[in-house]
Amino acid sequence: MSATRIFSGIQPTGDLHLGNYFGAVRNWVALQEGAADTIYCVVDYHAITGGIDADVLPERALQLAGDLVACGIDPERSILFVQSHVPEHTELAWVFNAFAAFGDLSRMTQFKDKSGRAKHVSSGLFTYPVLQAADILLYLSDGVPVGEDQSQHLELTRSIARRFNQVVGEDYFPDVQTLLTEGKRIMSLADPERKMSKSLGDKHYVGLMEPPKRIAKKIRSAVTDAGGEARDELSPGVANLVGLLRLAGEHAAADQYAEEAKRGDLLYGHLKVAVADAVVAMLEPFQERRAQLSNADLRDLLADGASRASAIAKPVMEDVRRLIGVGARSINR
Ligand code: AQP
Repeated sequence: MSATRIFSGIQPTGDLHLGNYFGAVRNWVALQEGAADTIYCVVDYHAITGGIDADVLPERALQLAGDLVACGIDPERSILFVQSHVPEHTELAWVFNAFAAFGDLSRMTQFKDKSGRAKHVSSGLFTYPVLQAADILLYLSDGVPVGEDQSQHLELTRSIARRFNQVVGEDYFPDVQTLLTEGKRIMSLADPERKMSKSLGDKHYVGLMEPPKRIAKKIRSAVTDAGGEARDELSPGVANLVGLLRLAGEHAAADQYAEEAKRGDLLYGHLKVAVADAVVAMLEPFQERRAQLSNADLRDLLADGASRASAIAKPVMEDVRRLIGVGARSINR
């Protein structure tokens, strides 16, 4: 069944990169063409689970919103807003803490991965997927376009919704579908066994707004294999580069390079130049559009987005309070 309302979010923790774009944002843009409502959110309350930086967070949120518009998110067709501007997100997350199973949260691989790397492991990092469930269900959304790394979190969203419905005895929240794409898991350039991720460091990702020369340099430095030997399967680094070439629209060249790599007679330098050229060409219109956007315009469109999001969120939160017996209306009944 196709979704009727799409929701997805992204953290303002740094540069928007090719993993975010091919895994999620490109699909966000495509879904605007369909019949479903589309709601996209810069999730700043998620970002603080990895550390607080009050001086840079508002700037990053604004910058990310601008990058999303530059990539094709249309703030008229979609609702684009910042999570903390609609306080019902955190209120519903607290409610969902009563419905999420501790055992389920303990199994989240993203928590295990990120907590292993963090100096201070906040409990917010642990309950992150509960806030994510609240983000989605606050809009009664039933379709969530994300990268594969989020599939486990969406399974938890489904469990929370089902448990809520069962406890309150009403089919209130929908079952959400995970909407994945061909680019559901883009790997790091410097360590192709791991997903492309900005927290791994600068050399691991390509930012969408990076200057072309820097993009070409990063791709030139991508880890491959020694080459020169026939193989049945491409090594992870080469498969990632071929995949990027295909996603950037060069299907025939990607097939050809894959064949040559399997035969063992591909010079990886040629593949890297082709990938860099295709990625730079794909990003050029985004970078041009980004340069036209002013912060004043972005602030206005985010304010409008927050008020449209609130109009959906407030009545849902009112229903939730009533269904679980909290809030002034419940006591005054
Ligand atoms: N490598 C990836 N391949 C495919 N999809 C990806 N996404 C992230 N990395 C990849 C998808 O992008 C959307 C936004 O995710 P996010 O806000 O959680 O971003 P992120 O995971 O924080 O991105 P990073 O770079 O991996 O951040 P850090 O390093 O801070 O963890 C999601 O739909 C996600 O699946």
